[in-house]
Amino acid sequence: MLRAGLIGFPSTGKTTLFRLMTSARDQGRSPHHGKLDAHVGVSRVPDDRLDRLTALFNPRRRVPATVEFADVAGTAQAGAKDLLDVAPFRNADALLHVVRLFRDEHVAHAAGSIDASRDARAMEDELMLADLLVVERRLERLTKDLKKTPSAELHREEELLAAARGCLEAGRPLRSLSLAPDDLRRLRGFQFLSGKPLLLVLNLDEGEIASIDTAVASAGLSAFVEAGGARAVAVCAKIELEIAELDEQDRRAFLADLGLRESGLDRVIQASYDLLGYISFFTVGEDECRAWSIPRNTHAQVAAGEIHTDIARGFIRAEVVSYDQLVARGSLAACRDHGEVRLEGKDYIVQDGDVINFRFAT
Ligand SMILES: Nc1nc2c(ncn2[C@@H]2O[C@H](COP(=O)(O)OP(=O)(O)O)[C@@H](O)[C@H]2O)c(=O)[nH]1
Ligand SMILES: [Mg+2]
Repeated sequence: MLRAGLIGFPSTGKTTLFRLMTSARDQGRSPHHGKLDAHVGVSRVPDDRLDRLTALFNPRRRVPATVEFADVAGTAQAGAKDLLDVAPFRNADALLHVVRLFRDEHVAHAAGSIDASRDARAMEDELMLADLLVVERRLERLTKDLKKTPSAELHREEELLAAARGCLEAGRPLRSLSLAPDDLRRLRGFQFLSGKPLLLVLNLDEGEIASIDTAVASAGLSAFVEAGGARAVAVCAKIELEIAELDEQDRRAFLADLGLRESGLDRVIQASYDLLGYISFFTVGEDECRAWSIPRNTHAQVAAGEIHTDIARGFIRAEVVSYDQLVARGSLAACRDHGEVRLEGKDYIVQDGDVINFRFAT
């Protein structure tokens, strides 16, 4: 499951977006002792393919993939370094920075004016500064430890952290460092904030909803996004939340009226999947049709572990058919008759849209 943390300056629309994504209510609970606290909510991933499969198999349960979102609780406004103390942010797979573009004189702006580019850079600076503190603290320790008990592993860690410091001091986020898988693993435990995939979520004025597709370029953010290895997407959080709370029919009519093809929920989730390179595979049957999310290039045995560790451990074979073939034939039996159900081993790289039945020994 993908886990995302919503970050941003005060009154940019984080909680509004959180409610849009998760349909959760903000209890307005004040964090105790002035410490940062998180609300966590779950969002069901909209998926046409799962709808088609459900129509085909008529199962007792339809289970979509889920994305977990964390929002800063209450009105606490904390700097980036505090995020590292809060597990749902520290352990997030991605950070979603909500940038305010809406103008509303009734909602105070922390910096006094609207400037998406300034805010995007300021937040990036905060993330990098928080990481730099962690890097320096660890380097200090390492130097002492290396004197006492030198080891190749500690030495490599020191080299990597020195490279990280260089990167941060040059004003570049850690996600721009390209590291070998072994080195990435060495640094993973630090959960560096500027190393996490970043999605800017531009929160537009209701009046600008028609130009939602060109908002990133108009806000002057293309260069920032490219240089920092980030991505961006636009929403109108307030009105989209109002629309999301309507019933199905009214909702469709409203979206069409505004010229929107997709809901804000669809757009933000799709952008998050693209950002992380996530794909979906499906399991089907009379009991349950279900969508699962995994990073691109995941081996079949690892994908099996997403369902249950026992299935990964006892992995024998994966029976795989592509979604397109299954829908075209109309049944698994017909796919089998045409030799379209493949038997794959544990190293098979699962493809987007694969419908899989894992065979395993218990
Ligand atoms: N006009 C307008 N107001 C918004 C929009 N998004 C949020 N707001 C308002 O801005 C205020 C702060 O929003 P909130 O989501 O609590 O911001 P947070 O501090 O980042 O969590 C609330 O009064 C929202 O209704 C928007 O897209 N347009
Ligand atoms: Mg809030």
